[in-house]
Amino acid sequence: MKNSPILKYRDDFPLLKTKMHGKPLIYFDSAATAQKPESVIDAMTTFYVSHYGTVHRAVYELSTFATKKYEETRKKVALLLNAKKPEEIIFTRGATESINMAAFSFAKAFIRPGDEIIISEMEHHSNIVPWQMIRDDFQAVLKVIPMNDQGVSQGELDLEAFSKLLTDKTKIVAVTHISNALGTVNPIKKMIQMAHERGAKVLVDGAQSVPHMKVDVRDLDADFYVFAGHKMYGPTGIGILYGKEELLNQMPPYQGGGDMIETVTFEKTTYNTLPLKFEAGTPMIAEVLGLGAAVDYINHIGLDLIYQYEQELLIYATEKIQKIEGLKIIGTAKEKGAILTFTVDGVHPLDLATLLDLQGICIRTGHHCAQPVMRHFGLTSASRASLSFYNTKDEIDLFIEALQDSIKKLR
Ligand code: ALA
Repeated sequence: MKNSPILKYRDDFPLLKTKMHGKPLIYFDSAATAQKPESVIDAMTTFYVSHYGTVHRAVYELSTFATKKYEETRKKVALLLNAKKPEEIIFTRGATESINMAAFSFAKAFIRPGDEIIISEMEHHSNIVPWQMIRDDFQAVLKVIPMNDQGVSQGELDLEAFSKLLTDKTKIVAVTHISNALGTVNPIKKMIQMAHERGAKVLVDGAQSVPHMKVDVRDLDADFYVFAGHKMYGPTGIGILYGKEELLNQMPPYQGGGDMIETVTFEKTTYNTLPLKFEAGTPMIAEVLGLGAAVDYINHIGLDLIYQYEQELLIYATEKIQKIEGLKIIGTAKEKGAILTFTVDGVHPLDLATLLDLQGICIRTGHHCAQPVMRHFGLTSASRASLSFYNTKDEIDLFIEALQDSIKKLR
């Protein structure tokens, strides 16, 4: 692993070459947001410096250039996901907006009083709260798939319970592909099959999966799949909603404004076709171009190599961290992404993260925007180290050393 060909790509990230508190920066918070390679930064800078103009609205050179690049990115994202058509890719301002858009628009088209929605106990708040709003606005019923408590595979979804929750009234299941708090990789393909057998649609939150593994929406048969640019080495402020064409066509627009219309009179407005029906207003043009560069960048490295290397890092870090006395890993699913959440007896996560920060090490603490997950484990807060292909075994060694030192100081 020390000689993995992937290590050369670390040099592409300017921030990873800097120091924090006089120490080399060790960035272990990629599940929150990933660092940016030069190619993404350059794509956005070059656009602002040399090509800046609006999209879809004008015939001058700057605008036609921006429109071409914007629509090229849509094609790149469609190819990345193996979507049937670029029109199935909607640009939003983040994964959260993608979920809200899909939820509200789907509900208007398909949810009636008494219908059922299923989410899971391991969801991020952004895949809980919008569905609670739908429940309240549309008099629907919200059900929750529980997690199991088994020691060896703690933090996996209980599929038997899921099959019992599914009924003929279930309209949609919204579930994460990889848990941001536990790292659990859910058996999404199987869950989608189970939901489809009962006539329910499925929305998958892919914020933690798309940057780290190959995702094929057609093989999964996902109805909706959402993720964010900033976790996949792209800019903030750009998200993606993939939806099956036949579903998106039946759903009303989420917001009204420019570009999403065909004709407007004071009496009546007719809407544009996909994908612009869901892209009201001047969009995030530079962010879309940055996302395009991020997709190119990931493709250049290869998601198979990324997945394999990150799994090696996870195994290495897990072996080391679990030897620390009083440390407990939260989430021990058989299949995990490179996320290590943990608690240490007698040590508050906030104190630990503060001491680690002084060593130049960035980890996340708190409830990880997943309070029900914390509650399940009887916690209000935990520490989380989340890894990416730009991390190294040497960084893990330094982290473990700093962790042991900090724990000694805090006990
Ligand atoms: N979902 C992000 C995280 O897990 C914010 O940190």
